[in-house]
Amino acid sequence: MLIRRQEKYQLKEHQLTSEVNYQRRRLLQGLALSTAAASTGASAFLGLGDKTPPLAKRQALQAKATGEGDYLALTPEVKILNYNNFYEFGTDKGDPRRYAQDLVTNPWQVKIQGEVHQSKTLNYEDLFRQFPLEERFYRLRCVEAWAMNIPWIGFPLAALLKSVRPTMNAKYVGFQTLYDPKQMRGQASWRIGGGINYPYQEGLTIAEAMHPLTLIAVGLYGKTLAPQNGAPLRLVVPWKYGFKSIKSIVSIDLLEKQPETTWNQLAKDEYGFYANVNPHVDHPRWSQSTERFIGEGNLFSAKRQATLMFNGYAQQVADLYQGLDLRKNY
Ligand SMILES: Nc1nc2c(c(=O)[nH]1)N[C@H]1C(S)=C(S)[C@@H](COP(=O)(O)O)O[C@H]1N2
Ligand SMILES: [Mo]
Repeated sequence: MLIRRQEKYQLKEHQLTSEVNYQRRRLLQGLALSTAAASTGASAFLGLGDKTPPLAKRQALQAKATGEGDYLALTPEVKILNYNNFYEFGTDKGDPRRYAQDLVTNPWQVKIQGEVHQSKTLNYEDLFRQFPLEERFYRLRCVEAWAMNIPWIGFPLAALLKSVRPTMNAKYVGFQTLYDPKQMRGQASWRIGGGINYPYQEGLTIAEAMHPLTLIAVGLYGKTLAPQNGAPLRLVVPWKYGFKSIKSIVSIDLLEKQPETTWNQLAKDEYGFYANVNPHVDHPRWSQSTERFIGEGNLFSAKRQATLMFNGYAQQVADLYQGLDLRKNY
């Protein structure tokens, strides 16, 4: 986000056919999903030819369709899998796709601890069976002014938090991504990792964390997450800029004090703790009033659309910020 790069990808129309309606019907029927579609055209997308490693295998997931976001035109899966921010693997949009495929996501452990009566550790399998899985279509808005619509599978973070019984002192929730420089080349190199002081960390107020829209995602497009999207579990907070939605989480801490967060530490005047999507508060270096929606078609023809207050979720979340000056608390 501090480093600007020209995108050189050329996409061909035939590679980008969204298979969503087909997939969605399959999901509702409880059938296994096709894995072929997502890999089609990936190497062409990246302009890497044969050097692109095969995509990590993803398992089909069953989830209850909630109808949340059903009106959204989804971003094709191939773009969700190939255009990413995951600085642990490099700052180029294609780097997570290129360099994350060997990330060991199973076995996995995530600890939920701190101001709780009953801390717990979830293992890989627990992620898919302790809480009922739901499918929700959400808008995702990156602070860099691009946007996607993504069909997530996951469970409300609130369900997990309630299960550990927070104490009265729990005012914030902090999250950390895996720290493993052997697997994550950006953690082993200041230059490749974009100058971030790893591990990547994020935070929410307890009210934000308990909000029913706040999701722990374990899948998308009917399958477990790809490593580049934050397998095996990541946060999704749809009314906030994408950098809040931390990937590949290993610890969730209930805290009395507001935690430090990665992008805020890196550039305080550009990235706040709240990071609510807001068309009226510009980034110091660019406008936030419009966004480039990544849908069908090539990246250059991506259409500009208006940015929505709280990314379109104002009705559900505006109450959380009553009395807060959103210009100061950006
Ligand atoms: N650990 C970690 N989480 C991260 C990031 C990152 O660099 N590292 N990038 C964030 C940003 S800026 C965005 S926009 C989203 C992108 O998610 P996606 O690549 O799955 O679309 O992930 C967020 N989560
Ligand atoms: Mo982002």
